Amino acid sequence: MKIAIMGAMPEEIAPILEKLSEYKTTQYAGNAYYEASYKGIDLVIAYSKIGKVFSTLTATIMIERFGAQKLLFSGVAGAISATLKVGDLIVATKLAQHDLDITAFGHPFGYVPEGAVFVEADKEMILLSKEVASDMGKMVQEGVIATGDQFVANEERKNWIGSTFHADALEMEGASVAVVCDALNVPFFILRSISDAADMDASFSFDEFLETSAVESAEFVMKMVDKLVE
Ligand code: 3QA
Repeated sequence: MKIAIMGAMPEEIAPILEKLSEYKTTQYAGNAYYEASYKGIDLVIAYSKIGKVFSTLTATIMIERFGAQKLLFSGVAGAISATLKVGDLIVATKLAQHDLDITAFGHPFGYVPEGAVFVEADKEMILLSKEVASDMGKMVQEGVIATGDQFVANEERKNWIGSTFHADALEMEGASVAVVCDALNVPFFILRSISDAADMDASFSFDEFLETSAVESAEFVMKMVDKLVE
């Protein structure tokens, strides 16, 4: 079995690479891909760079070129739901692109013909995440994640995304990765730890908590991999 673990920023995969004793680095299409064997299975790990386009490229390459059969994303997110605080974990049940807009033609936000507003994450891995959470004695909230090519640092925009998509958290890569995995029939799991509240203080909070929140997420994702290997 080959599992892809991806992040968007170097900080999001660094804690994962640290856990591996050896890996092989391949440069491809402007990114580094790290391959390792871990507890008898193969891993491919990469950070995509920020946003929907780069994350689409990386997810596609991990599947098509490196042969990944499952994909787990680890990273940070801005909170929409008031119950999500810095460091808390959210597992995506489904994801939408909040900046996809052909509403001028009477379509809902996030929709294009032959697409869907929401793409659902793999139910088995979501179920597994509950076991991991209880093993670790951690709380993990399930919820909707909204993705767009914007760092949201504005209460009004955040609330609009929250009410339009019933979203609990927002980020810049999940939904594009979801579209790729769905199209290629690869089960995927998207986990994020909160770094900020997508409000006027978001950039400061992000800078302060990126590293610690990225570690929270990465540790959980590695425990997910451990469960998948069992
Ligand atoms: C933001 C990162 C991008 O990969 C999406 C973090 C956390 N808070 C968010 C928010 N709005 C949207 N997304 C997020 N990730 C990159 S901008 C900072 C780059 O600094 C999730 C996320 N409020 C680079 C140094 O200049």
